[in-house]
Amino acid sequence: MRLSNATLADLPAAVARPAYDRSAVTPGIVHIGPGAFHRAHQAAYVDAILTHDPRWGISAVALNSTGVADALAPQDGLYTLALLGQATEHRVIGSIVELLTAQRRDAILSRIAAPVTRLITTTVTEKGYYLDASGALDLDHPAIVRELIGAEPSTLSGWLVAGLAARRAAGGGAITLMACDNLAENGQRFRRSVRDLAAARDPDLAGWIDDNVRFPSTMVDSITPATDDALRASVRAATGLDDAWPIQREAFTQWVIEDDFAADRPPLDLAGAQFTRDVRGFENAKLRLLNGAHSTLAYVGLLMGLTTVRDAMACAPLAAFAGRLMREDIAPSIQPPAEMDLSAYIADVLARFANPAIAHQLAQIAWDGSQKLPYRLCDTIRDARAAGRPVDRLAVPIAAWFRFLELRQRSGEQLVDPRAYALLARAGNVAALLAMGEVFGDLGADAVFVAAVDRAYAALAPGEDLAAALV
Ligand code: CS2
Repeated sequence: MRLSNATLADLPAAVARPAYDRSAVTPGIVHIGPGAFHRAHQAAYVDAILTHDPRWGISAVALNSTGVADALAPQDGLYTLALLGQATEHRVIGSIVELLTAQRRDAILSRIAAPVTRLITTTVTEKGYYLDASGALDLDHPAIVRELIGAEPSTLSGWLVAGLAARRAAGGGAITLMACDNLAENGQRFRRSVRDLAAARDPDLAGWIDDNVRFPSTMVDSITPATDDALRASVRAATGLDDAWPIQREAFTQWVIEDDFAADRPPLDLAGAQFTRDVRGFENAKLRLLNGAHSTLAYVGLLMGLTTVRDAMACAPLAAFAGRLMREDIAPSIQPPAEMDLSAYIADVLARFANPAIAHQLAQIAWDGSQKLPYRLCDTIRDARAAGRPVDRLAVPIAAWFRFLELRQRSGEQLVDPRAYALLARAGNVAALLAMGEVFGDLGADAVFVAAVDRAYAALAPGEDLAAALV
């Protein structure tokens, strides 16, 4: 039997299920990019508030594939969320009440235009915003050039410019656009991704966006390993139902949201989210400490032949290095919110990394390094250089990334990165890699940083004792 509205009643009592009438839920949220993290994080928070207000259901819009819709439509949008703690807890999530794919152009535009739609959220990963090193929309990117010449929308920017134009024409009113990706100041970057295209194609629409659209920044956090057959089997055993695409994540979750909404604000605080006027302290701590350490464990761990984050944390020299990097090199660059104790936060993050219940693949974290490292490490390195702090340890994950590129080049295994061709063409040439301005900006010309990368790169050479490089 398959999970669906019709089989919800068959679930064992131990499995939580929607505590609201799904037929009464209307989609007040359009989410673009309903990948695993959205379904692990935002959709779970929304599921928890629908008993309070059924007007915040989710219309999930997938721009690049039909996989999610193919998997969840036969399940009426339902899926199982497995929370991997000491024991595994299962919840069936019912907040996704509509599934649209790019083929449904008119349905997507009218959903964005509808007055009942008051919030658009996105998880399209860092590369989905098409930003250049300055944080502006990259108007020279081929995908954006296609949008500029008026081709059918294919990018987040293109779909939202078309959708907001339809909303303006239909008198749909003010709306909030909320990025839920790991970008620094993600609200401002999302705004550039949309408004820059509008300004290039329809200046009046750009003015309408200025007057009617707010782009709050957010910090999102919950470790969400990819779904695998083991999860499908364990969910089947726990629920007695087949679920084509269950999701797994750690028990920990956090969502900090800038309280800057154009109209209605969903009561997400009732589900544990936190509204605040200034997200930056939370965002810097998370992006630079957690994600910076994650990328470090990924690239160094893969060079060591390790496969999961918990394996990397079981490697004493690597785990100790990650702790030193966080405490001594990343933490000084962060102005935490008053209520945050950074050393306790670091200890919590390291404990989360070591969670024996989670097999988080280092190779998954290693994806899209050219898009992730600017926020996760380069901003920290830039701050350290400006403050005259050493960058020797911070140079190690950068050098490890360079060595990882050579590993991928030698093995022929796919390098998952929108800049894969440019990176592989430069693999083995540190100066050429550091000269990639879209990743390193001005750091590529910083002699102290370049020298530190050269030293770390030599220490990470094949055949060297990699643990000795972990200063
Ligand atoms: C990870 C993140 O895949 C990655 O790059 O570092 O997805 C990480 O698991 C989340 O940001 C944790 O909240």
